[in-house]
Order: sequence, then C-alpha cells, then structure tokens
Amino acid sequence: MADTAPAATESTTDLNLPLETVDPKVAELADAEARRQAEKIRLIPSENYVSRAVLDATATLLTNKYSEGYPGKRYYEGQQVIDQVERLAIERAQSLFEVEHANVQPYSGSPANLAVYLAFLEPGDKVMGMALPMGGHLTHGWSVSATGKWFRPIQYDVGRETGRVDLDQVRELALAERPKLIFCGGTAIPRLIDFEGFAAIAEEVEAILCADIAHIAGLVAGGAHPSPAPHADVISTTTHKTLRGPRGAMLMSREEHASALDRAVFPGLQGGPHNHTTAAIAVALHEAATEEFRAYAHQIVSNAKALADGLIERGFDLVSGGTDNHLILVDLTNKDIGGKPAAQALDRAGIELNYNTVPYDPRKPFDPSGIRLGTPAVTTRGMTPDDMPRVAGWIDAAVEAAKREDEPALEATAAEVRDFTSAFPLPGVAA
Ligand code: DSN
Repeated sequence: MADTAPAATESTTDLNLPLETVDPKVAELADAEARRQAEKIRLIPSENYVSRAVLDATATLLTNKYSEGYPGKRYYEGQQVIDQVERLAIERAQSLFEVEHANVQPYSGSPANLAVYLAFLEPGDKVMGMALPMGGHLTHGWSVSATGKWFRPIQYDVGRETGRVDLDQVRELALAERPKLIFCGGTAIPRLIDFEGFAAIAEEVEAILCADIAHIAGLVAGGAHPSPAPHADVISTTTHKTLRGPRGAMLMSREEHASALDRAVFPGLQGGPHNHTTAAIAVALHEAATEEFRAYAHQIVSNAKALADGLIERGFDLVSGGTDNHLILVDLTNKDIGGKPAAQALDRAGIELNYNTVPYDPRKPFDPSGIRLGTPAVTTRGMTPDDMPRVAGWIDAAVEAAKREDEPALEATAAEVRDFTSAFPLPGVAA
C-alpha cells in the first residue's frame, strides 16, 4: 500500500500544494515518463510531443466544469466562459479544415466513429471499411468491435502485390453489397488516400462517406496531404497524432449533417464534454494554422521518405514499397524475425515503435510479421532527413542484434541513441 497511496499526512488535504508534495509517487512516475520520452527515438506513428501551450491548456480549471449540450444550449448554468472556449475551438476547426460544421466534443477516435454510425445507421445496416489487418481501424467494422457485431461489415483489402487500395475492387464490392456507410482511412496506410475516388463510389451506391483522417489530420492541415473536405460527407479525426493536440477527437461535415452528428455525440453517446481538452484542441488548431506548422507537416513526410529510403537500402521490405505520408509499414519476413521480438528488442535499443500485422499476414495479430513506424514525433523534436540514415542504421543494427540475442549490442545502441537524442530538447517542458 505504501507504494501506491500517498501517506495520510496533513499536507495531502491542502488543495494548493503541488503534485510532487501531495503525491510524490505519481510525480516521480510522470518524471520517469518524461525522461523515457526524452531518451528514446519515438517512432510510433500515432504519437507525438504536444507543445507547452497545449499542456498548459490541458491543466486548467476548465476541467472542473460540466457542460452537457452545445454553446448557447446547455443543461447546466455557468457556461459564460465554456461557451466561448468551445466556439473558439469550433471556429478554428472550421477555418483550418475548410468545413461548414465541426463538433469538438468526442472523447477520442473510437467514440467519434461510433457517433457516425449512430447518426446515419440502424443496427444491422451494412458498413464498409478497410479490414484491420490491411491497415484499417477496429471501428470500421472489424469483427471484434461493436461496429462489427452490431452492424454488417463489408471489408475491403489492399492488393497482395501492390499493398495499395484498389478502387475498382472497392467499387465492385460496394455495388454488390450496397453499404449505407463507407469508411476510408485507417491506421497503417503508408500511401495517399484518394478521397475523390471514394466519394464517387459512395455517391454511386448512395452511401455516406466518412473519411477517417486520424493519422493524417496534421498533414491535411499543413497541406502535405490532399484534403477530404470537398469530397467526404463526414470527416472524423483524433486530435493527438500528426495534428499534435491533446488526446481527443472531432467530427466535421457539411451543414446538412450537422444536427445528426451533434445529436449522436450528445445526448446519443456522451455526457459532458472535457472542457480542458476542448481548450487544448483550440490551442493545437491555432498552432496548426501557422506557417511553422505547414513546414512541420511537410518535414514529417520528408523525414518518412528519407527513413524509408534508409530502410530499403538495408534490405527491409516496405509494404507498398515506400511511403507518401508519415507512416512506414515493414514486413520482416525476409529478415527472419517476427514483428514482436523485433519491436521489443528495438525498444531495449532506445527505438520505440509497434509490432503490426502486414497485409495477408500468415501470423497472428499478437505475434505478427511486421513493424509500424513513423516520423511525427521525431520531426517535432527537430530531426531532419539528414538524421534518418542514422536512425535506419540503428534499426538495422538492433534487428540483427535481436536475431543473435545480443543484449550488449542492444544496450550499446541504446547508449548511442541516448547521446543522440540529448541534442534534441524535449518539447513541452520549460527551457
Ligand atoms: N491506436 C491508434 C493507432 O495507433 O493508430 C489507432 O486508434
């Protein structure tokens, strides 16, 4: 118990004392995580480092307020300030993504996507999305998700040889099955998404098209990936990946779908919005509207291409042969090592990424053939394409060391990585 609970001293009842005094254990863990994030090369493509301003907004007293409803139509009094915060976030989302409507209340990506179902489908209706092992998302109708159990999923693949979506196959399937909702986007797609092509198919079968841009929202905002805004009925996104905001989500659409989406989020699925998160989303959107962020978005892609080239030079087999965005999916079959032991060894070597299925993976999802990596966080840290060959070299060295079960070699790489990362200040903390 002594390890997990603060000592019951008088000081814990003083509500103005800082964390390190009231709960040194939690403070210590937060510091340890900051050190870990500083010392690693963080390549999980859905992660980032938020700015100090985003962190500050997250830690405000806005967390104390309940505000079920929407600006001007709340179920609790005292919304004079919260309404302004939420309107600001909405206006910034509308302006940045050039959309008529934005809902900034979804708690995260999965609830946001569930709200899309609630807005447009009845249980048992057909939904079409990319299969999870091909790079889709659980909430696009995968069998273990509520969306695959309560709706009838139709799943499309990527080409076995190309690793890319084949829109002719998607169209054929859509015409045969006539889903009511089609998702494009996903979690392990290294190539551009043809929103216009998907919209043409959705229109032909009279389906709602939802573009899930959770991974690429920052690239879209920064002009480094085409925007779905002119094409999709609904845009769903998280706010904490390439967009570099707090953990949260947004739904955006044309005005005609505004009230269906709003009713689905509240009261359909959620209670009170997390107002401190809304404020931090507003800050992230403000940051994403700057020229610096546009440069950042393009640099993410340049870094990913440079890292992909470095890996290819070292004999790694990249799904689709490379990347157009922030993400690289590697099939390790030709390296004679599974994705999971490789990812675990890489973590010990100071390089953080995740094991992942690859299309048509003969292995199980908990022990798949691939690793997934990306460059949003290292780009925030200030790394450039010139740094990527070195990163690729460390990945190669760690994978070979893992095969030899050579722990000293992994430790040696971790030491080199610690030395390297110390030149890149940890974003989000005071200088
Ligand atoms: N967990 C997210 C990712 O890592 O891509 C998707 O929800």
